[in-house]
Amino acid sequence: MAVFSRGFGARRRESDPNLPPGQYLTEDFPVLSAGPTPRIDTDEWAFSIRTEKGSTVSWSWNEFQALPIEDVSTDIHCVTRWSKLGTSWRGVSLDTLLADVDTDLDYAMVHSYGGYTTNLPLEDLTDGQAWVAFEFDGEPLDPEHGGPARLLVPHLYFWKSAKWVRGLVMQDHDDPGFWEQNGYHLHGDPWREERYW
Ligand SMILES: Nc1nc2c(c(=O)[nH]1)N[C@H]1C(S)=C(S)[C@@H](COP(=O)(O)O)O[C@H]1N2
Ligand SMILES: [Mo]
Repeated sequence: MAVFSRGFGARRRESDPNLPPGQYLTEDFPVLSAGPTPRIDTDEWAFSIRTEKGSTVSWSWNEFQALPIEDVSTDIHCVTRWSKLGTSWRGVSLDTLLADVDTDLDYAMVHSYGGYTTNLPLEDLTDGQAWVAFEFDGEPLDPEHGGPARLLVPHLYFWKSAKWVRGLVMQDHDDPGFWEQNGYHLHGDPWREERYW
């Protein structure tokens, strides 16, 4: 009976409607980093957005913490096929950050401390779809998971959620970032299995 329930439960979870095609569920939180974990003191941390107007809008840690903070509960999907459902984050919406920014450009290159980059169209960063997150599960974000702060763009594969994020550079076209130059899809929608190209 116990064996039967376990088997039944597992099968039901595999067909969870929140699980995109080709993904499996995991309960733990794997760490995937292309290089060493940078250690950034919040005293030195800043987040900035650079535009074509030659101006840069920048927030120190304290300025950033004074912005409206949102609780986000969401599923995350890694291109290596693990998904984690119902994760809890706190962060500042990109809508809030971009409200202070004057730009006509449609694309952003996201830059991280340590040199990682990833590209996103502005339409995937706005309308409540993206955050700069600094808490996971009610705790400050671990350095291994991108602390002090990381991008969170949960509707796209998780490589778009740049850890140790330091800012955006607005662009007039979509340039491939780090993984995109190495064969990952330019866009990365898990429901369309935009894994590689
Ligand atoms: N700066 C940086 N951000 C990154 C990465 C990285 O190597 N460096 N890896 C990406 C990939 S491929 C994934 S799946 C997620 C993993 O996040 P996690 O280690 O918190 O699970 O971070 C993404 N963001
Ligand atoms: Mo990944």
